[in-house]
Amino acid sequence: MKIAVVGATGLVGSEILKVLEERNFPVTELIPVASERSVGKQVTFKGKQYTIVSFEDAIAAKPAIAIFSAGGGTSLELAPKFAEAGITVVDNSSAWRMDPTKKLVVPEINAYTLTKEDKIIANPNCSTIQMVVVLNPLHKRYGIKRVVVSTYQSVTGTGKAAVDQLFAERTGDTSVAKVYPHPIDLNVLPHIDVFLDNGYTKEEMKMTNETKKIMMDDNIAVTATTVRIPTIGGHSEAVNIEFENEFELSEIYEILGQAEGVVIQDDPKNKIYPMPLTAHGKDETFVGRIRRDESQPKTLNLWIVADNLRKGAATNAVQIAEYLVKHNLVEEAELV
Ligand code: 2RA
Repeated sequence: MKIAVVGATGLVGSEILKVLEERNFPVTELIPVASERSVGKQVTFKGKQYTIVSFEDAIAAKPAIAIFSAGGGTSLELAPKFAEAGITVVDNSSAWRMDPTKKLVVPEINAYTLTKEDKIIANPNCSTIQMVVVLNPLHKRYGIKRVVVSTYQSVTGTGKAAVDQLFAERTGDTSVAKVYPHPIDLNVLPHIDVFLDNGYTKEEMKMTNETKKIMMDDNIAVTATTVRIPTIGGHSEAVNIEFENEFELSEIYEILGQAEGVVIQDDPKNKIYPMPLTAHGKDETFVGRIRRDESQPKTLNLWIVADNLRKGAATNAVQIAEYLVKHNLVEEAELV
């Protein structure tokens, strides 16, 4: 199958290429796409060199699927053009996520709702994805009333320039442009994406709104504080969950132990718990510090970690593409 990766030179784009290769996605032709200044450059995929092409050339090549990770503005402008040409777009930006005509998909939860008519499919925000893969099986069993989440997010979520800022601060290199309003090394910023009129950041409201949409339940109350920390391996989340119904801790272990894409790392005696360093480069979502909130009934505390460039972006997008192929939901004419 011909597959285009739009934004192939970015942090997420490069990770998409790695994930397609590692998961042995049936690619017959890779079409790497990027902005004008990268056209003509090369990317490596499965040991072969591919030349980056323009958006126009990518549409003309008619891939079956285009995985976009090129920012909201580019997606708003170009995803409809790809879709009109019969190409199914899996979009990693926030542009289409809350559009009621578009599906917001975490394959473990709601890929079954996809049809051949879905030509632009939204990939959720990284910090939302890793939270909902853990919340969803618990919601099904106990009913979630309210979630209080605080995040500890990797600079890789901002992009390459942020990683450069972190290492430049560490080495004292003052020539590198700053993407954050304050130093990030040896610091913590309670500020991800822009501030909104309600005092929350856009990242915080993504966690609230996207959770309801993906889990198909507007009654789940979510309040978030999203925080940037000087780490690169993944996002971490302290999550407090109040259920409608009482639970047994042993059942929680059983449910999460069977949850698709979730790995329990919870052995405090041996100092085993999820960390960005150990989640880095992995496709799964890791959960630990599983314990009852002793301050009120029917409430649980969890610590959730995932590589935000993997399950939070590239892996989730490739899993959506895999689902489309497996269920024959892309245009037959493009299959080779
Ligand atoms: C971040 N959520 O970590 C963003 C990336 N999508 O900033």
